[in-house]
Amino acid sequence: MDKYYNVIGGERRESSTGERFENRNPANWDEVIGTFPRSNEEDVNTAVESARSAFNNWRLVPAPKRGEIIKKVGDILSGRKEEIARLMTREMGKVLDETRGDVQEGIDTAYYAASEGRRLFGHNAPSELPNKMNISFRQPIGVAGIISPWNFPMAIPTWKIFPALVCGNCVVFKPASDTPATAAVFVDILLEAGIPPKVVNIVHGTGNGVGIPIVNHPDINIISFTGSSKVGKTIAEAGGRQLKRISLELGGKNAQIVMDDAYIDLALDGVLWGAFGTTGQRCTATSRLILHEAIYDEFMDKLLKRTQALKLGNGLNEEVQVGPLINEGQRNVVEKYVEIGKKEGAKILCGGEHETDGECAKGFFYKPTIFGDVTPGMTIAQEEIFGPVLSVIKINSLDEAISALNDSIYGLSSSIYTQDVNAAFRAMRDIEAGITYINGPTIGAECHMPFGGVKETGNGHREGGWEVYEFFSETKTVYVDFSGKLQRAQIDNR
Ligand code: UN1
Repeated sequence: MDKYYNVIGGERRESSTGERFENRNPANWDEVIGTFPRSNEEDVNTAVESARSAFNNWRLVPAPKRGEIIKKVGDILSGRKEEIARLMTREMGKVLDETRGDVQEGIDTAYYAASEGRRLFGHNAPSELPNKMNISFRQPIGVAGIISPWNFPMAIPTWKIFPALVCGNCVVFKPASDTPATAAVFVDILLEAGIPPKVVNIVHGTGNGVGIPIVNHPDINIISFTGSSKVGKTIAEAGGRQLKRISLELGGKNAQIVMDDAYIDLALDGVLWGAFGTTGQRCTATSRLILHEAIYDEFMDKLLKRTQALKLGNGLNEEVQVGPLINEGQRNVVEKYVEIGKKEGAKILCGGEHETDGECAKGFFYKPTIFGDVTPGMTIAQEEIFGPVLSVIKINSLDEAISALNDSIYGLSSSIYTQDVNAAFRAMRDIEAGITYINGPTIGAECHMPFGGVKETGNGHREGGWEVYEFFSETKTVYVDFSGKLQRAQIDNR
């Protein structure tokens, strides 16, 4: 068992509370991975002071240089990919293939961020007056508070922290308390690569103990949060009172449409991966299958057979396909929704119970579950479950499929399987979601494309791609008048 610390100004620190919390393996709850400081507002204050004191130097480091350091972070992550993936599987539960993918997403994000250090484009535009030039460029903002979830312990922190740093901001980072070990390794690597010590600070603890003080701290200018819509709204309210810049990446109720002309085996591969990959614990997970009635029986027959054959267990075992849920609380949530589904008249077609066979008895396993006879208004078709539960809705036209898909307060990811190019283009246009996949599952976003959703999935910002660099920087507009005389806009040129 390892003892981990907060890292503030490059120094390992105990929390001022003196208290610690444990990080356990959800596949085997007897295994304690490490203990971490249970921090509070005082620790946040120290971290913010550290970050603030570094800002004036860091903002003046040329962006290409900041990008070069992030490139080095990518190199170190590449060298340590397997080791970090194994640690992540132990603390988070998802299978090795996926934790390797999670680290790879961090590596890709690093190399993309390094290239953005040489772009960070502004604009120029002609002036309406002679001998005058108009330009706009991007400037650092200040201190960013980064609050990340447990389902992508490496990828999501890198999505947020790399652009924050390349744009010239300093960082106070609170990782999810379910996955603090991967985050601790990540911060060590940032410092090893050459990020100046006070520029990045990590404070471990709970949402109440650390997250809320970060959101409320007057010296934090930017908040980037991924998590539930419920928490996102409280952050928007609290941060909004101080007019902070806030990016929220929240819930999803993603659906895959399968039309009657789809390649059935391709669509099957897609829904299995989308619904049960990461044990359904992705914001982008497929939690609704909207299936055309003409192929319903054939498709469901194959889907049930393949779902029941999925191998559950400890993700360190290469044959395992589905790991545990993150903790007991999350398994209780899944259980609660399964009960609600049954009460509302949906029919359990497979799963619907804990998996307790063999080694699974030691962790929080739940059998991949499929509900049939689901109508779009049912609770299990409306609320985010964040577990291995798929609700199947039967439709008989494209219009019906799209309207079922759009019948949601969320709008993150979506997918349609069809061979009809017209149907595909209508879906691209009419589906209400930030991301739409054509003939691919709802998961699998790439780091250099904008990532985010509409409706209650967020507040309009995007992570990933070039757009996140706009979020983490401020626009400065500059007018250069080289006429040598007073020129009054809107007046002297009329
Ligand atoms: C998330 O679930 O919060 O597209 C992020 C995907 C991954 C990222 C998911 N690349 O599923």
